[in-house]
Amino acid sequence: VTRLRGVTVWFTGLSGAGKSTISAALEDRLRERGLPVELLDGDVVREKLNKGLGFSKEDRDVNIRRIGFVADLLTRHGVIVLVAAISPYRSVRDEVRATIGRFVEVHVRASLDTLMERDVKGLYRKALAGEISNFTGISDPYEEPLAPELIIDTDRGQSVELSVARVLDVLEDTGHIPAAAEAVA
Ligand code: ADX
Repeated sequence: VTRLRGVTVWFTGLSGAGKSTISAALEDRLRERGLPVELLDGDVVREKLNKGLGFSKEDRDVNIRRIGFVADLLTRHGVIVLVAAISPYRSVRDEVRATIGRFVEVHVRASLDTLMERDVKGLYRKALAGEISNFTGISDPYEEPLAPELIIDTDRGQSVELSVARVLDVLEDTGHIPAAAEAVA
């Protein structure tokens, strides 16, 4: 059995695109395979490690650097780290990628029309009404990754399980996790 080396799977994309849903389902699949996994979700991290941070560029960069720091520590100890955070700025994403090294970037993508229609948290409505300022995609920038390992479009009715399967394929193909058959054997 080869020693687990760990990897960070970094989900970036607009609020409501499906980062949390896909990463949580992926967490379940990986755990079922007996692999060590941790999920760092922006909404959760902002209640714990990063309580008090806001949504200015400075605060978002601090948020991402701290998440990246923890992800790096865990990755070095063989954990599969799943990060789900908007992480709108390319430069700080590339910075954490360079630090961590074993890094798979997944752009979870949906059109603004779809996101405004879904609006699960009601935040797009508030942002459009001017009740929330600096809202990513509406009144704040989102810089798309230029060369993500994977793009998942979630506005075409693709199931969560299919999205998860696509991430698992990439992780297997790049040798970050053993192929499913091997894991079962
Ligand atoms: S990040 O930009 O710093 O990566 P993060 O993923 O941690 O963001 O947090 C985003 C979540 O915070 C959103 O899903 C949403 O629920 C909430 N939120 C509150 N205000 C904003 C805002 N101005 N822009 C984006 N998300 C916001």
